[in-house]
Amino acid sequence: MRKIKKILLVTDNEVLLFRFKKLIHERIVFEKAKFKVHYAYTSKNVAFYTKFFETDWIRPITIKNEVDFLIKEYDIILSLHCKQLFPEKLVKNVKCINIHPGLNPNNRGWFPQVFSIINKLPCGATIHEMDEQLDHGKIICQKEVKIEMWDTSLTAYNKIIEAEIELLSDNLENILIGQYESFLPEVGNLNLRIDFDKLYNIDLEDTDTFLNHINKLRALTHGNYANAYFIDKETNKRVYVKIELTHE
Ligand code: 0FX
Repeated sequence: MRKIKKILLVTDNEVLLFRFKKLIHERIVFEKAKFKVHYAYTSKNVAFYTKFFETDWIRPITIKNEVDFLIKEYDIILSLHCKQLFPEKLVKNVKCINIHPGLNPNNRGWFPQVFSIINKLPCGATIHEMDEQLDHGKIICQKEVKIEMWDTSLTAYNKIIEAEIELLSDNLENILIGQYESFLPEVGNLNLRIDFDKLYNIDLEDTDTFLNHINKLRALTHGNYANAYFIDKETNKRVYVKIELTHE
């Protein structure tokens, strides 16, 4: 009898979780191989825990505590916006695949579209094999997303999510059966969460081009997130700033 491939999907993104589940049910043709997909989310993810603690189809996981079990149990581990670092021992012993909201090797790491709006490096989505470095490893497939002058972080991000789904939809089955080519890109550049936090504070005395100011506000405008702010000298209170752009 043919061996059933065991897949673990770890995600901390609810939209992508349900889009992935739908894809698995609708688009993946299970004729070439059979898969059993298990689902998990980061233990510290309170929103997921609150929503899913009574369900049995998805469970909390702290990856670093389960490395040996994961190696024994799974053929492939998929990270779909999972907010945990995968330990070296894990990525060296199980095929770990990352679905990343950035166009590697540009702006690897946190919130790629934010940095693309600021530094003009290309943006998009990438599916790649994981190694011990963050958002690094052999690229399997990727799709560039064009950021327009009127895009904010949120509208760019929404396009990237669609690009990720498209990549999964077109490539997931071949990835799961190991039928794909891959290549190692250049090292590129990496942004950490601290680099994002450094963007928040707007210096009202800062002199720069209007374009750079607008780009910074576009990069920090993302739905309800209170990102960019300046300090009102009279009250010493933070005043949060967002930008709204429309085009003809
Ligand atoms: O899950 P995710 O979409 O992606 C992040 C990283 O960007 C990605 O490289 C990594 N592989 C993944 C595990 O984690 O991030 P998020 O849902 O926390 O945020 C989505 C967007 O929201 C982000 O691109 C920018 C925006 N955002 C997020 C936070 C937390 C803000 O504008 N302000 C914030 O404080």
